[in-house]
Amino acid sequence: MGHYKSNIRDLEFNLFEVFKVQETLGTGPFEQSDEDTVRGVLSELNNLAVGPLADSFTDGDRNPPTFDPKTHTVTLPESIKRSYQAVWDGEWYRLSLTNELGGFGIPSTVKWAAAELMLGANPPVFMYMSGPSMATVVYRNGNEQQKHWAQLMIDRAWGSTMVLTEPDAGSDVGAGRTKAVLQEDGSWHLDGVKRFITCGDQDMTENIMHLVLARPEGPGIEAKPGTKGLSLFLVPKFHFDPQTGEPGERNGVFVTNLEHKMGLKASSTCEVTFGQHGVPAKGWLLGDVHNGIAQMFEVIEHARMMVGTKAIATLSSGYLNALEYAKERVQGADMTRMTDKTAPRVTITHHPDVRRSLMLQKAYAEGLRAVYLYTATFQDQILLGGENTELAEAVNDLLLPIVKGVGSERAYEQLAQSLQTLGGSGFLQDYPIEQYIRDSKIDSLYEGTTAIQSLDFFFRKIVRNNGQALTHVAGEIQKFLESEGGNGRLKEERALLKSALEDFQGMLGAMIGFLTASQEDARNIYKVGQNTVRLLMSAGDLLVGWLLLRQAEIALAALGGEVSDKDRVFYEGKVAVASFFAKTVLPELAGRRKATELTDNALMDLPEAAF
Ligand code: ST9
Ligand code: FAD
Repeated sequence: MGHYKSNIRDLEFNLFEVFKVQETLGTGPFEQSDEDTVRGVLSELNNLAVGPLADSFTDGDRNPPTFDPKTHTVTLPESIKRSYQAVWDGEWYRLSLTNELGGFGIPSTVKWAAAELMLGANPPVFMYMSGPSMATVVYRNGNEQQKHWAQLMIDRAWGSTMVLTEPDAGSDVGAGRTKAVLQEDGSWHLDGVKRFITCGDQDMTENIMHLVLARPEGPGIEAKPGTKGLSLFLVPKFHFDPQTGEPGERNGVFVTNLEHKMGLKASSTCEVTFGQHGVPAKGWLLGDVHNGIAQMFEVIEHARMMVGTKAIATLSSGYLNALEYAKERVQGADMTRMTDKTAPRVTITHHPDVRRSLMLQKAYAEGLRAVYLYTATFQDQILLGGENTELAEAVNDLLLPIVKGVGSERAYEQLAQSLQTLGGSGFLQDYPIEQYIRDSKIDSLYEGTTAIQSLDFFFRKIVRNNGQALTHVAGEIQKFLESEGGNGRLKEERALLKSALEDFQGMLGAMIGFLTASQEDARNIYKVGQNTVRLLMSAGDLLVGWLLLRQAEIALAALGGEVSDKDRVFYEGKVAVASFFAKTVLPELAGRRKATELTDNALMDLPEAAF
C-alpha cells in the first residue's frame, strides 16, 4: 500500500449531501457535467492518486532534484517525472481551466475536491502542473497576442512560476527592487535577483513562463513606491515563435541556486537571476498595463486556496494513517483494569487519551475539508454569475485567509498528534507522517505567513469590507442556531456554538475598539496586532464547529432512515465528532476572548533586550 489514504466518502458527503452541488450541475458553465460525471472524476482520479501519483512521494524526498550551476539547470528524479506524466496524460490539468480554454466545465467545489486527492498524494507534482492554471491569468489579463501565448502555454504543456520574492522582499513584496527597463521594440529587460521560486526550473517541459513582478523604468513611467509600483512581466525561459510556440534562443533568466529544505524536497525552490549573465532577460508587460500587484493577486488567491487544501489533504491522510496504526497496535491494559497485571492487553484505540487525540485529528481533518469546500461554494456562485456575485466574491475573499492560515497551522499541529499516535514508530521513515510534517510546515510560510493572513483577514476582509461578508457568514450560523434540525439531539452543541459565536464577536468588538482608539493614540493599533492571529484561528474554530454540526444534522436525518452498515458508522462518526468538537474546543473561545479584552501594550513597551 502507498502512503496516501484518501477519503472519497467524506468528499462525496460534502459535495452531494451537505453543499448539494448536484443542484448546479447541468446549468450555466457546468452544463456539461452531472452527478455521475463528478463521481466518475473523483473515482478515476482517486485511482491515479493512490497509485502512480503517490508512488514517487517518498523517492522524491529521499532523492531530491539536483542543480548544475554550470548550465543553470535543475534535474528532477525520474520517479517524479513518471508521476507527472501520468497526471498530465490523464489531462487532469484541465480541471482548473475555464471552458473557453478547454476546461471540463465543472464547479470549483469539484475542482478543489479533485485537487485534494492530488495534493494529498503528491503536492510537488501538482505544483509542477500549474502552467495551465497560470495561463488562465495570462489569458484573462493579456493583450490579443498574449491570449494566444496563454493557449500555447496550455497546448505545449509549459511550466510556469510566480515570481515575487527577493532577499529583502518577502512578506513586504513592495520592497522588491528587480527592475524592468523599456526597450525600443516594446519589450522590457529585467534585472535583479529573485529567491525561493517554486518550480523555477525543471527538466520536464519544453519551456517555462515566469510571471514576474518588477519595477518598470522608461520614458513617461511614473515610479511609485511599494506594491503599486510593480508591474507584471511574462518572461519565458526560452524565446519562442509567437505563433507556433516553437522554442528558440535561451532568454537571460537563469537559475543560480537550488535551496536545501526541511521538506517538500521534490519541489524545486530556486534563486532566479534576471539579466546578469551576459544575455538580456526579455519580458513582456502583461496586458500592456501597469497593474502588477492586482494581476498577481489573481494567481495568489488561487495559490492560497491551493496551499490550504494541500495542508488539509495531508492532515487527512496523516489522521487515517494514524487511525489504521492505532487499530492494530496492542499496548497496555484497558484503563478500568490498569492495576491488574494479568489483564489482557488491548489495542491503543481503547485508551481514552488516544481516542481524544484521534477524534481531534478527525475533527480538524474533516472540519477543515468542509471549510475549504464551503469556501469553494462561493467560487461556484461567482462562476454562475447573477445578482449575488459581489457578495460571493467578498465572502470568498473573507474565507481565503482562513483556508490558508488556519488550514496550514492546524494541519501542522494535528499532524504532530498523528505522529504521536504511532509512538516511536512515528519518528521513523517507515511511516509517512514524519515526511508529512516536514512537507507541510511550508504551508504556514509561503503564500503569505499566518501573520500576513491574519492582517489580511482583519484589515482588508473585515474592516475594509465594513463587515458585510462576515455578517453574511454569521447570519448563516445564526440561521443554523435557530433551526431545530437534529431532533433535539444537538441542543447542547447548538448552545455551545452560540456562545462561541458570541465570543468571536466579542473578540472582534474589542479589536475594533482598539482600532478606533488608535485614532487618538496610534500605539493602540499594537493591541490589534497582538490579536489578529488569535482572531483568525478562532474564526477557523467557529467555522469548523458550525460545519461539523451542520454535517451532524444531516447525518442524524440519514440515520433516521434505512442506511447500510458502512453508512451507519460513517454517520455516527459525524455526529460524534461534531459533539466532541463543540464540547472540547469551542469553549476555548471564551478564554481567547478574555485574553483579547485584557490586551495592554506591556509587550510593546518591553525593551528588546528583555526578551
Ligand atoms: C509563493 C508561492 O509563496 C508558493 C507556492 C507556489 C506554488 C506554485 C503553484 C501555484 C498554483 C496556482 C496557480 C494559480 C493560477 C490561477 C488560476 C485561476 C483560476 N486579495 O494592502 P496593500 C492587492 S509566492 C486581493 O496596500 P501592501 C490589491 O491590488 C509569494 N488583492 O498591500 C491591493 O490594492 P488595493 C507569495 C490583494 O502593503 C494591493 O495588493 N507572497 C490582497 O502594498 C496593495 O494592497 C505573498 O503572498 C488580497 N488579499 O503589500 C506575500 N491584498 O488595496 C505576502 C493585497 O487598491 N504578503 N492585494 O485593492 C502580503 O500579502 C502583503 O500583505 C502585501 C502587502 C504584499 C500584499
Ligand atoms: P519575512 O517576511 O522576513 O517574515 C519573517 C517573520 O516575520 C514571519 O514570521 C512573518 O510572519 C513575520 N512578519 C513579517 N512581516 C510582518 C508584519 N508586517 N506583521 C507581522 N509579522 C510579520 N516566493 C515567490 O515569489 N514565489 C514562489 O514560488 C515561492 N515559493 C516558495 C517556496 C518555498 C519552499 C519557500 C520557503 C518560500 C517560497 N516563496 C516564494 C517565498 C515565500 O512566499 C516567502 O518566504 C514568504 O512570503 C515569507 O517571506 P520571508 O521568508 O522573507 O519572511
